Amino acid sequence: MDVLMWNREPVGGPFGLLDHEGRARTQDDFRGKILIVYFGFAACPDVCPTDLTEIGRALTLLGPDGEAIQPIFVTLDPERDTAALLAEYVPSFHPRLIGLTGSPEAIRQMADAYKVFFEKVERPDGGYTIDHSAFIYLMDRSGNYLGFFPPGTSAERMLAIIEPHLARPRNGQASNSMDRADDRTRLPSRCRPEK
Ligand SMILES: [Cu+2]
Repeated sequence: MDVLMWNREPVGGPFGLLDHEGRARTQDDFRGKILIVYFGFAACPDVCPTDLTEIGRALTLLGPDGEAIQPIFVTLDPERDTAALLAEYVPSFHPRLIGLTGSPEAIRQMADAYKVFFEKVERPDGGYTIDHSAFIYLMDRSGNYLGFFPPGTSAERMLAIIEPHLARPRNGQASNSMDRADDRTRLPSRCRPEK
């Protein structure tokens, strides 16, 4: 987790996945947009829906200005979260939220690039859940990492950090408000669903 805290290594990078409408998607499709990237799984009972709700609410609060932002939900459970399932899941949070799924290898690769921890945990009833880190990543218009929000961040708090970036369409002029946010968040959090 030191990697995230201190930004020693790059976070993010190229990916090739499928969106919830079945279209192939890469990082290049989203250039020019500020990205909010969230990793989770649709069957998550608590943390994922809470954070996705706040992400959706932030976009709704922004109104037309929110068009500069593309929210993305990447499943860590591609086995169950098919494009068809995501098509039913993501629109309930925001109409512009894009769900991404893909092969287990492609998902693992993207999660690794974002320093996301995730692990399948078998349950006694024969089912499984996914233990995963639940950071909300913010990427700039060129796909560079700006920072992250911890799980449970409110829409209002997200907007206070994001809004300065909206006013600056050029790269390399990002405000340091995100760094201050990081300083406030020393302890990493995980989404640990009930087993
Ligand atoms: Cu979750």
